[in-house]
Amino acid sequence: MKTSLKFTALAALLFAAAGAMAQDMVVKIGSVGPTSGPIAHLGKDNENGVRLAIEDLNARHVKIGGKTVKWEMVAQDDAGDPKQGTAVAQLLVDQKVNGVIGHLNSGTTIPASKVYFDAGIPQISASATNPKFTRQGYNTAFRIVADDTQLGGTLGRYAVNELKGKNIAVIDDRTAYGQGVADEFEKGAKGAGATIVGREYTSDKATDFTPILTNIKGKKPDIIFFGGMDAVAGPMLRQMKQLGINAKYMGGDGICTVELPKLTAGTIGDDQVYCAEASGIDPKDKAAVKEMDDFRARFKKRFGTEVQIYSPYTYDATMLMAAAMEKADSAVPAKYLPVLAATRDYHGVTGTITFDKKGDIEHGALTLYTYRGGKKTMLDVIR
Ligand code: ABU
Repeated sequence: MKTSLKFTALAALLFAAAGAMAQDMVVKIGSVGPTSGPIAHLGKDNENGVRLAIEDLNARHVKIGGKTVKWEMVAQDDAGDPKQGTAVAQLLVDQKVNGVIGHLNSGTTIPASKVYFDAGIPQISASATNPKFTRQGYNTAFRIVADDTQLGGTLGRYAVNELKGKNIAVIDDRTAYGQGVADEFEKGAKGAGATIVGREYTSDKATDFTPILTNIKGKKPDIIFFGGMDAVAGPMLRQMKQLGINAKYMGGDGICTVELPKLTAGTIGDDQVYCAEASGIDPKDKAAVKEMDDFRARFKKRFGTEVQIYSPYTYDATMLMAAAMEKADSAVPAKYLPVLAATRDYHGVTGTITFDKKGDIEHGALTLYTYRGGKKTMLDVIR
């Protein structure tokens, strides 16, 4: 009798466990960016933002369609290369991800967006700022930062109106991002009354800038703007110092990282470099500032590194995508996509997110920074 009771209890336990397992479902979120190559530190930063969100979601035991969701991150490395970008995008589609956070670079995000669109898979980029990304008519493409029109134009006006730049030289790395943001900067600076005394080109893999900097030196600019990433800006700033060029240096979000002073080998002076993050929260909103500070502290504790730039945005992008799935009560891309597109006033650590018709963030802000004592230092938030 006792043995039969034990057997019944065991059977009931096994039945309950099997029931619970049947209730679980797996939702896969693709995370993609350059986790190898010169800007691997930024790719890793973006990936860790997604990772933290996945861990938070799993701790919340979210239910979709009556089933408890097990969230999984599927990470891919695009190396910042357009060809590898489309190849790994196809890999993510083949791995049946429910949504994608990425890519990091505009040069990979734009070609990859066609792969996701063809597969009907929603994609949110938290860092690609070339306007074309959301202007191709793909209903699967979303971006939660401002674009290069706003970024470059605002920096161009700031260079003239606030930094009093009159003669400005412009360099870009010929990538979709670098060229685009430099063109917009040039328009903004010219419109505000500056003269562009030189325009030079490099690449996102270059390490020697002596010829172009020597050319620029002869034109005596008071400001040099660079459209490109921190891995190139760092050595360029070092070589500016070696050549005795004392001009101020500006760039977009691609150089606006915690890593930049290290990449210049500590050669930048206080208030020499200006850059902008393509979003930001009002410093007067104390609750929002605290939320961001808490996020940064939590990130550092979890990964042992500072936030570089866009990990809070990839965190928000992941949570926002998950919230759309929860609201739609489905992780099937075709079912939650309209809910994601209708996002209004989503509260994230990076601020409030509302999508416009193109999938861009409405009322995007910019946060201006300089570097003081080798530390990225906030100056202002501009809308
Ligand atoms: N927005 C700066 C870095 C990423 C990109 O747009 O290429």
